[in-house]
Amino acid sequence: MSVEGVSASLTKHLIYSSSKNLPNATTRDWFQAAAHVVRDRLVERWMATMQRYYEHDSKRIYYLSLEFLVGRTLSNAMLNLGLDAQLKTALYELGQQYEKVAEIESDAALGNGGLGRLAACFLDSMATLDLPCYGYGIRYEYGMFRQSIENGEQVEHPDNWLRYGNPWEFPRPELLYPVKFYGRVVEYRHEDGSLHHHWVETDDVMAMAYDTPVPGFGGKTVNNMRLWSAKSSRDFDLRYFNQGNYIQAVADKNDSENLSKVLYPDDSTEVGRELRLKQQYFFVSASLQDMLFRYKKHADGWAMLPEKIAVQLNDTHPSIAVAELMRLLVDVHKLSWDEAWGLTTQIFSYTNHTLMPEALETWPVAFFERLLPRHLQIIFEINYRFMQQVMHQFPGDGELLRRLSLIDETNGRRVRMSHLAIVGSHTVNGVAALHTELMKRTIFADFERITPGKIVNMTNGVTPRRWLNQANPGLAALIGTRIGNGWITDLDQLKELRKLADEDDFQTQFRAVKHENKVRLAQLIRSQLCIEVNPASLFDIQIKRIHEYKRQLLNVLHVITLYNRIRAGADGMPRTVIIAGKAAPGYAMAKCIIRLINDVADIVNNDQRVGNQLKLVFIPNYDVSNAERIVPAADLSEQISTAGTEASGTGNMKLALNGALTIGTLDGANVEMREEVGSDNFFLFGLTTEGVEELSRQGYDPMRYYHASAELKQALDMISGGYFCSDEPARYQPIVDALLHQGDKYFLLADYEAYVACQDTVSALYQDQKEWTRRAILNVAGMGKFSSDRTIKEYAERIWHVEPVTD
Ligand code: 26W
Repeated sequence: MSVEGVSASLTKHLIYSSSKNLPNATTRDWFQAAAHVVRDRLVERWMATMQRYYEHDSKRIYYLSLEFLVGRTLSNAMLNLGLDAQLKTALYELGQQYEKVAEIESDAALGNGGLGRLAACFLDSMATLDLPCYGYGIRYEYGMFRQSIENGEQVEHPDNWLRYGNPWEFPRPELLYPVKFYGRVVEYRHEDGSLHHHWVETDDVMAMAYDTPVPGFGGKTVNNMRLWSAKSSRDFDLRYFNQGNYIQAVADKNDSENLSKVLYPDDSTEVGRELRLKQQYFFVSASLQDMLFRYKKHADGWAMLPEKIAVQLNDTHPSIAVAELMRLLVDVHKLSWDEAWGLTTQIFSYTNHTLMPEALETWPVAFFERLLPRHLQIIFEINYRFMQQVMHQFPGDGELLRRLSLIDETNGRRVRMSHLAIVGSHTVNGVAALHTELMKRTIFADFERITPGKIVNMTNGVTPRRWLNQANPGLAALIGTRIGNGWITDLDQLKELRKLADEDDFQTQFRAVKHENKVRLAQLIRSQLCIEVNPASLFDIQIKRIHEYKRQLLNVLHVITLYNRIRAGADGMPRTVIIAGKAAPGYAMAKCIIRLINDVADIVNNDQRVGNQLKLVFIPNYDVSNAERIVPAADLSEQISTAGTEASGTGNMKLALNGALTIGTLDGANVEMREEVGSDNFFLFGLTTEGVEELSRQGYDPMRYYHASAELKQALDMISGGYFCSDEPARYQPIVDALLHQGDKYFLLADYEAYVACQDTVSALYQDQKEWTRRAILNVAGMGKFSSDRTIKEYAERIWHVEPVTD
């Protein structure tokens, strides 16, 4: 593709896709044109890839996820296809600045946080590795809410991301599957005596497919992400309606189409609303019908199903798939239970992403019975047989049965979706070594006992295409001049940077790139928030969902401590503390934390005595595109969750890959990151998982720490005394209560002193720019393991048993 070719293509699309001419084209029109130019190149390879898979009749991986947090596509697709130079030049010659054009694109924010972004990184890696994979999910009309800050508080706004159309999706109105809800089950006996089930008088919704191409790096393989949208099935009934019912019937259409309207913005707490289970079943049922249809194009019987299909369940959200596949095989395709179960348990595998008990999904039996009556019967049957098996394996242990049952009987009967996912899967995985060990030792210990070896570890990773090559072009180019560009698809090559860590020239250039990235972020902060930050200060960054276990409050306590020291006349290393993240709309404490951050920022940033020494900035609306701006500018990465609570973390990997040093606990993937970069190049502090357990056993008393540390006491007293909210002094009483009087569930006070001391060593080291830079380079060099390519290769080999398809 030459510049001239791209240029001609751009003007053609401006006219024929947007009906605009050069003089009256807006930036958005140019974006549409650019997207169409890139899309044309994608489509050819996409169709060729699908053809290849069909001809090979290869085993397919189906990644079932309620979330795909993709972000923008133009830059990513352009870079993966190798069109960047041509497109940028062509736009420039047509009087357009590429960066402005690219910024117009809305994020596809079809996810909450880590789990959703991991799914997007995985799609990128699977395409890059030429693996025949399909992402299946929901085409939410409204993605993750947009966050604004008003009077310091989070305000949620709907994310109408499709308002200007989505150039990357291809609607498939002909690809439509019915999905049933409610109704009742009729049993009948066949003349041969066998028992059959009919699910009747159901309320049906249609699932319509929208396909989005997913290009791998180099552009050979372009995979498919298929998202389902709910369409009314009532169109078909309309002709039977008289005039009066017609209006009502059309109004009712909305009701079923509401199913795919909006993403649930809850991360880490289970909400248990009917619509949520409906969404889960809706996309699972459509996806399974689609898979079986594709399988049937080649196969006669069902025996080969596990050789052709691997289904990964992204957390328990799609775990109803286990019961649905059983229903399809037994009720619709008339297989025996044993045959169907044998196939089902060879097809599914399940990833757990959290140990937090409040995030583990359970559904009331009564409510399941109403919405999915046949599935409840199937779950009972699965459970009955499972209980029999456990009973034979461990006779006389009623407690074990009670704990393992798919039905929790403790307070009202509830279906445990994680147990359904485990029993229906051949393999279960955690997302970091520590997390997997804790799964085996705590929440799933009984499963580890009855089926040892079923739970394995697959440490998370991130895609180097988006998180280094695309987000940090300066660093990517610098690395390229020294070790070439092989790292883009083989991240282990970054270890070649180790030998450059002490080199003056390389250090100087590395620092210059970081400085430029900080200047860019400072500009963004100035233009969005009217706060001046000094790019020479230490950029100390915590970006993630707001949650008590992630301990943004511990960070705030440190900021207040620094503030107090400055007021007392100390002068330390200038710092800019940047926090960003969204709170679940129903999570009052998380929202309160956001407000405290903003209130503290207001006092600190406007105190004359502080000047340039300390700034606190809350960047609103943290999303993938903001992350791409913030991550490359970080000096210090805050990964300070209570040991044993963060399953893995993936932001930690993105930040270190971009040359930030980590201050962190021995939690999640931090443990493995520290091993890879070397313990000297990682700021470790705080209790270990065992330390936390030990302290709990002894009886943890946060008050002891409050009285033992003058600085901690001062900071907490300021919060409770209304220092940061004199207009409403009691505003932060809930926070102080949680920490001092309700047991400080996440051990902030226990870790405070170690954290502050560790931050002091951070400040001291930052004075020595040479040593800091050396360690930053060693961090980049040590990140090879954390490419999602490595993670996906492990899944492909150990769980899916699939091979690349290239010709
Ligand atoms: C049902 C409500 C709900 C929604 C989402 C419960 C739990 C979740 C997710 C499991 C939350 C999540 O995103 N977990 C994160 O997954 C990442 C990818 O594996 C990990 O890196 C993070 O540590 C983990 O918090």
